[in-house]
Amino acid sequence: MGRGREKIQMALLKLFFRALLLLQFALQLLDGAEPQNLNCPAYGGVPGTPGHNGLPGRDGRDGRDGKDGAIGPKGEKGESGVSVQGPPGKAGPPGPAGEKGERGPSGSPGNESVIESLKSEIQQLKAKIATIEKVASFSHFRQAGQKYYFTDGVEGTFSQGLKYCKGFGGTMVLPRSSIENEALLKLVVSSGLSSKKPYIGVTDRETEGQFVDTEGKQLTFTNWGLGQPDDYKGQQDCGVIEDSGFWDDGSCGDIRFIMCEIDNK
Ligand SMILES: [Ca+2]
Repeated sequence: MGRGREKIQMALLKLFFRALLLLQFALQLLDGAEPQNLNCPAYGGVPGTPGHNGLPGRDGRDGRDGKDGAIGPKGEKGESGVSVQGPPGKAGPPGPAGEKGERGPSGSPGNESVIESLKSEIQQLKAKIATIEKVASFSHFRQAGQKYYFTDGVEGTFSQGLKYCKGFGGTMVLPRSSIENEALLKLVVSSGLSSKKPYIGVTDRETEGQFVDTEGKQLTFTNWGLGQPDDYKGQQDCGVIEDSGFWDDGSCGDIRFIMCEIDNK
């Protein structure tokens, strides 16, 4: 009876220790803690069979530098990296003013030439105004482009007329185009001088049949009436203008209205 009782006690002890190991393992899984030696009550029993190896524990936490672990050796120098230029920075504040430079060479006389040009233009304008004022002093005048025709109703021969007009800085009237001829006709009619067929500055006194202007130059425009010039009785060598606007040749010694022109270019 005594041996059987001891066997049962031994089996119970084995079961008890196995249960303790399982409990310890279960607690270890729950806590994640290191397995500890449980303080078991001293029991002077027979050593049991060795238990099974437990499952491997979880990885430990990293240690702190210089405290938990030893510092490793210095690593090798790394290869130089590829440099990439960054974007330009903001513009800095302006620097201090530099020193005053030396005096440069004198420039071209631009201003002087402009002044001279203006002076010349003013003189031309003054001359034009003077001409207009002169023309305006006559009782009858008319503008034809740059030209002015004017008369005071003075009468005289052809030669007297030439001198008279020259005395005013002009010449005897001579239309150089149909437009000018029309302008002169309007003056002739408006001034009431058409009754005596005023002189115009053409003559063939030098060469019969060849009418030229008062400077002896050939005419570039004529407006002779039908059948004119006819040098009637061989005594008509000076031009006149009719109230129709057509030209005729008449006697140079006849007393007629004198009309002058002046070019105001
Ligand atoms: Ca005639």
